[in-house]
Amino acid sequence: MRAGTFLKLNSKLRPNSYLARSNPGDVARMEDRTFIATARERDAGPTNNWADPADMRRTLNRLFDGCMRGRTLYVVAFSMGPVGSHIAHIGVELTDSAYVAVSMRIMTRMGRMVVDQLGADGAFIPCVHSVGAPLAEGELDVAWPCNNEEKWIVHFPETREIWSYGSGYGGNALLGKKCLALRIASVMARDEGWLAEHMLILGIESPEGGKAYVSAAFPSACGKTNLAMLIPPESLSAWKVTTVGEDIAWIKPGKDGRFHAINPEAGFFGVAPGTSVATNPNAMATMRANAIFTNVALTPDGDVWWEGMTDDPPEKLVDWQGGEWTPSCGRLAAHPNARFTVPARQCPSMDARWEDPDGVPISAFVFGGRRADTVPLITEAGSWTEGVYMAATLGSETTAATTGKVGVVRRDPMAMLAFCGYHMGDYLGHWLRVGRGVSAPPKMFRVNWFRRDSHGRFLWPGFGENMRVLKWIVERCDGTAGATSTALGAMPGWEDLVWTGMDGFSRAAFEELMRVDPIKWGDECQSHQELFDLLGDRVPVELTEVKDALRRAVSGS
Ligand code: O2Y
Ligand code: MN
Repeated sequence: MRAGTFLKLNSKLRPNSYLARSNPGDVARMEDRTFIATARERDAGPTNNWADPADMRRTLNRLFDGCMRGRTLYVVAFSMGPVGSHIAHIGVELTDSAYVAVSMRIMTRMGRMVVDQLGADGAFIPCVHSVGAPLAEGELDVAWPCNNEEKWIVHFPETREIWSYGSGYGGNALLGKKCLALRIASVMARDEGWLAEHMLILGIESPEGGKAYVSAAFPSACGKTNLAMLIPPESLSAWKVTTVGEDIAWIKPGKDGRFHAINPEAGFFGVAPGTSVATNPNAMATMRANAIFTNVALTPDGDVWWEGMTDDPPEKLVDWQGGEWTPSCGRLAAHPNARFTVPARQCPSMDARWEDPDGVPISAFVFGGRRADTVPLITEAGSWTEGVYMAATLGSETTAATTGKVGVVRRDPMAMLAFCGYHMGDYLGHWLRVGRGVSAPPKMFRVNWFRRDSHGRFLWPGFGENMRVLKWIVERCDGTAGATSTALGAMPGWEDLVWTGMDGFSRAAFEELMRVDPIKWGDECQSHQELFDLLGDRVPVELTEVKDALRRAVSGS
């Protein structure tokens, strides 16, 4: 606070909570500055930025020499996963950012118990981070130090190290999250026979008391946090959804032949804009106290606001850059990637087993993207191999918040394109192998909440109504829900989903939502082929076979 990094919010409205405003050039993860440094370029694969490890070490040694001068060095020992869990791993981040140190305290299990767990010779993943802004003798600091010229987020999978320079923001700097729990962990998972995935984990309790856990992968900007904290609609209120995690899952084969998943994180780093009591009451309740807000607007009474939080904006605010803001000023009050950082344990929907060191058994994997057409609301894969194909060919339309270009389908296998620490073709092969290695693999599903009608209107209301789809998924897993076999896989008919409480939704709208257009699916298969062409000969032949069969099935030949 003394350095200006944090501004204390009104403790009556938002106890023990703080606002941070970043440098305007340091507001998001930077995929083009993220590198995988492997001895052989082909091991990073065509979807990662490769760097030669020796060259990269020379660059980093030059940059890190004296880069923390005048700053405090924080040594952050943290556990990804419950301390002592056989699924968890420990990291140690050296950082010169106070923002990173306190954020890591929320996002991970951090501190003495981790040092004790490490002992004198425990294994850990070294993570080195600097904002890259040394202070000269007597130089005044700024509220958000970073390096405006150079940013580097570098992974050395072969030696399991992470080095990050120049940025203090989110995934670039909180190195336990995307860097360790996904990019480095995906390599560890490949070598050790498990899965490190960009997946939420939720629990579903039926009115009869049955419990199933589902893990789901969605690219950014698809409402993952909302799904992880879903509240069923009134008509399905006998069902209950609980949260284990909302971004990352570490999944290991158990002795019972099933996959068991933990959430390696202890907090949420969620997108604030669009989050409201209407869209995600559980997230709003989670951030009632002990929260860090980054790049949101400040209200005159010392609370926070962002676009979408309320129907009407306050008359006056201080915007995310510290400037005066009024509704007519023509600027956004909060940055589109503004964040809340909050302890997961404060979320009212947390599952009773969310910190179970053995993880929770997974019944279904769900993969979803944002698609205005082509992809039906829900499809079940016919086999593990077909499910891996569904996941491998996952596509999502870009939004203004993600890339600036709107509506372009970006293929994002398992939503891991930006997070897989090795060759994506090998990763798909790993998925095939790991699933075949367990006797009771999860069923696999693909969903699309974002299909539109010919007027461009969303066909599906989404949010709590997604419970209808989750219910069908769980009932498919226990064999009680009906389905029709189609060219794409098994799909529910109108009578297989529950419609009470959704009177305005017509059967015709449902048919449109589920329609499989052979021409569009021909193009879709072509686009899948383009992904496989990019990945080259490391794409497992089984997946090419599934694609050929799909192409034949959709064309009716
Ligand atoms: O912009 C950032 O640094 C954060 S990105 C992020 C944060 C939390 C969960 N998921 C993501 C993501 O990009 O998938
Ligand atoms: Mn994510």
